[in-house]
Amino acid sequence: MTATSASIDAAMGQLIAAEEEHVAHNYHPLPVVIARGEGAWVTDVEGKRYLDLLSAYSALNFGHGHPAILAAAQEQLNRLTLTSRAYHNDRLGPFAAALAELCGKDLVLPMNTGAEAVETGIKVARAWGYRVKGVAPDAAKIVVAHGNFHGRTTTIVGFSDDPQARQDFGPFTPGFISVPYGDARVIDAAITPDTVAVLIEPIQGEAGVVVPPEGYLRAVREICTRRGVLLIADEIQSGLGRVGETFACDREGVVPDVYLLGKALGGGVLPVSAVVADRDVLGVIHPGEHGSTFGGNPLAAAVGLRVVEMLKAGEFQSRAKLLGEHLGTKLQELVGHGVTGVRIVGLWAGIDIDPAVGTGREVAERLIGRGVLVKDTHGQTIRIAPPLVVRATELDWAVEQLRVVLAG
Ligand code: IF1
Repeated sequence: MTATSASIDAAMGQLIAAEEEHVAHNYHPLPVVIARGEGAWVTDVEGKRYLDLLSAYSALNFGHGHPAILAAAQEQLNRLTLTSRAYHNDRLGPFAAALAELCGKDLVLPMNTGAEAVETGIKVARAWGYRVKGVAPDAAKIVVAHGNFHGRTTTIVGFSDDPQARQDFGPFTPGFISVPYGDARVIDAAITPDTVAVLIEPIQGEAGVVVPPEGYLRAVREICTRRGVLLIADEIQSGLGRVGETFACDREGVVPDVYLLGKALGGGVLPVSAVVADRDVLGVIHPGEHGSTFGGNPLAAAVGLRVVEMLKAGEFQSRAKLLGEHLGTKLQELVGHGVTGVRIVGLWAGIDIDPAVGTGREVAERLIGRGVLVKDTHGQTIRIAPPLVVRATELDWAVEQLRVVLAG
């Protein structure tokens, strides 16, 4: 090791030590210290480059530092970043109009994180239940799915079935019924006169990219319409081009009553989330009943508007679909060679690692040495979600690195 590389190693060690010393240990990060990002690639403090196949859990659909997004952010940074919604600002209206149009809805309630959008969706559904459907006060129920991941607030983890997400965080919010994912009949059976909504991920992300049977979303849509309950689609991870469509619901031609959006809506620059629905739903919320200091801020709106403009033409969606088909073919070749299963929709894949090779975490750690960043989830699965700007040749190279790691 040269003196330079020794000093760089020392710097990297100090940076990790500083996180260890001063940051709460609510994550177990992979041993890499990222300093720069461009497109589908990141560079660590030692100058090593990695293909980013996580995209910050699909918040970087447009890659690191997309010029059009940075331009919108930089222009707005120099003008106005925050007013609160105590006043109007000149960016929120155009952003909301464009996002509502993209969703085919009337209204947008802007928030910041995905969990805030989910919490807002829950409040809106409950208020709709009491004020429109006529459910008795405080009796509203919401049907959710086993294996769900909707965020980390105490209400949300209260209806999670992941012990690690719930342990020692109670007591939890009542009013949620959890049923198996993928079978619409159990949703029909779970709905009562007090049910105000069904909240589901069109494709379950944290569960390992779990794609429901074809027709599930259409069946749930029909049930919600027939039973008079709102269908709330959490598209925070699955939406905005990831699965080769604008929304994962588009794959079945389903339009939910409420879209929950986040992650990539902020262009990989800042947190931007939103609840999008028609006036007969979102119109139940009156001034002073809900809010957020940063929700709908001019910087978020300027970036969000640019993201919506970039999605309107559909090239990111078609890119994800075409590249996903290419990637899926390559990944299927690994089944039986260290991989036991592959699930892929658009540029979003869950790959189940053969325990004989190791755990998902171990494979992720080995891939670091080969310049590829992935994230494991639930033991044996690694998740692949590259920026939608990734090239086919880069995906081929990444699969080759995985093949070598699997071969030991
Ligand atoms: C973590 C998981 C992914 C989401 C869906 C709402 C939210 C998320 C479908 C909340 C957030 C993130 C959170 C992050 C890791 C990541 C994650 F592993 F936790 F489950 F992507 F699968 N709905 N998912 O996926 O959005 O409040 O985070 O903005 O908590 O470790 P957020």
